[in-house]
Amino acid sequence: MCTTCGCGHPEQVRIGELQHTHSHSEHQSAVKMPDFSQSVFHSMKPSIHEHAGEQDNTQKRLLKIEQDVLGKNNRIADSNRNLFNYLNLTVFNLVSSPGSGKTSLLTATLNSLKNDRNCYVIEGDQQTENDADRIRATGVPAIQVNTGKGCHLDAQMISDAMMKLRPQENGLLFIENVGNLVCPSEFDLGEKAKVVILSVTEGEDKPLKYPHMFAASKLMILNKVDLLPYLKFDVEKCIENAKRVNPQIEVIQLSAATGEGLQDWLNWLQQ
Ligand SMILES: Nc1nc2c(ncn2[C@@H]2O[C@H](COP(=O)(O)OP(=O)(O)OP(=O)(O)O)[C@@H](O)[C@H]2O)c(=O)[nH]1
Ligand SMILES: [Mg+2]
Repeated sequence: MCTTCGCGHPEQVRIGELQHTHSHSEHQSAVKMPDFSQSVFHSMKPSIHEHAGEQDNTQKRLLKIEQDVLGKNNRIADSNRNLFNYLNLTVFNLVSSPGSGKTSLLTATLNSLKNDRNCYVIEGDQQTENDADRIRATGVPAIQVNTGKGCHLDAQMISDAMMKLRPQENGLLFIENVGNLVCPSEFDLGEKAKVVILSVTEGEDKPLKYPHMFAASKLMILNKVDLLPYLKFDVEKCIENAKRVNPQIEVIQLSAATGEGLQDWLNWLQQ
């Protein structure tokens, strides 16, 4: 369970195969409405004092669970890191809100790099193999992790996906996290760096509204710059906002659609 937002149940996580085969159940609706009929709130009418005491205990319990969850994740992330080092695998964790262009950036990147380096991708989404299919179309191996109700990838999911991916030494591994600017910032996967992708359609205030993600990232890619002529988006202000929460953050302006700025990103990866 993610204690940041309370989402996710490990039993719903599905790690796919290297090749996608459509199962019958995948085509059926997997989303079920929760049953609120048993909700404890129906029967609870505490006094204000009782309520305050309960809230205190609940806060303490939540803090304890969060420490346990993140502690366990960090231990598995360390073991992932050891494996990545052993394989001399360079790993980047791509994070962003839904639709900012992670998969588009990855396909453009892989088409440029795949002939020179062994590249691999682990894709994270709540449902569907769509993104892994888009990656495989470039000829690069990809494993899809479906997190069900979960809003982020965790280190155990990456460890499980690695068992199926079995990458060769000296390669590059890209992890595309679930589209979400909140929870993925807290979960170390063992990566070398987090790269946050922000598209110009999202507004220049996002680094201030979601500071943890921008603080945890080494690089911010400002994507979809081809759309700037049609939008009211202040690039300088956005970069200033990102540097307010993380003075060290590097910035690359890019369009995954036109290829503008792609070379800057490839140079950054090379470094
Ligand atoms: N104009 C423009 N559109 C882009 C660019 N990059 C991505 N898109 C479009 O943005 C939409 C979302 O792109 P994706 O690459 O699927 O975004 P994503 O971050 O992988 O999305 P999720 O995995 O669902 O979170 C698609 O319609 C892309 O064609 C860009 O640089 N310019
Ligand atoms: Mg995607």
